[in-house]
Amino acid sequence: MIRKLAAIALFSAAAVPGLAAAQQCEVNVNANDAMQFDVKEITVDKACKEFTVNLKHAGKLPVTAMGHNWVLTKEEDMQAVANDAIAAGASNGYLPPDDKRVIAHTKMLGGGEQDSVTFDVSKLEDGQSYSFFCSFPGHWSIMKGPLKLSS
Ligand SMILES: [Cu+2]
Repeated sequence: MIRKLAAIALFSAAAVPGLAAAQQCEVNVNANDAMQFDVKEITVDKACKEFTVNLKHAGKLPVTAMGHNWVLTKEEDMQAVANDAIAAGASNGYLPPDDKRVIAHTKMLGGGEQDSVTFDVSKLEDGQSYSFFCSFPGHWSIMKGPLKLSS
């Protein structure tokens, strides 16, 4: 009986290739009270239609002191968006509202909170460099990394 179930499970996975691929179309990112992401680099498979980032603030500090979010922009836009984020202020989650340079972003989180964001992979262009970062004031210089598109 167990062997039969295993065979069915194998067959199901093989018959629905999208099912197996879907599991690689997301990444879990943890942030902490030491101002760090545990993921330094993200690769997005071009075969993914959508890509999801699950951000968890694994620390204890409140959002006012050690807020973290996950923001995706073109590499060349990161610094300007990070600067404008400070001007946008805490009431906007330290992100300019409806900013076209922002490709995707989660909410600003305090310790123990989590949020996910899903974006269309078709928004990413071949040959373009992308960066992810936290837009809380002062964090982006450390909390950042490249996001790459791979085939
Ligand atoms: Cu942060």
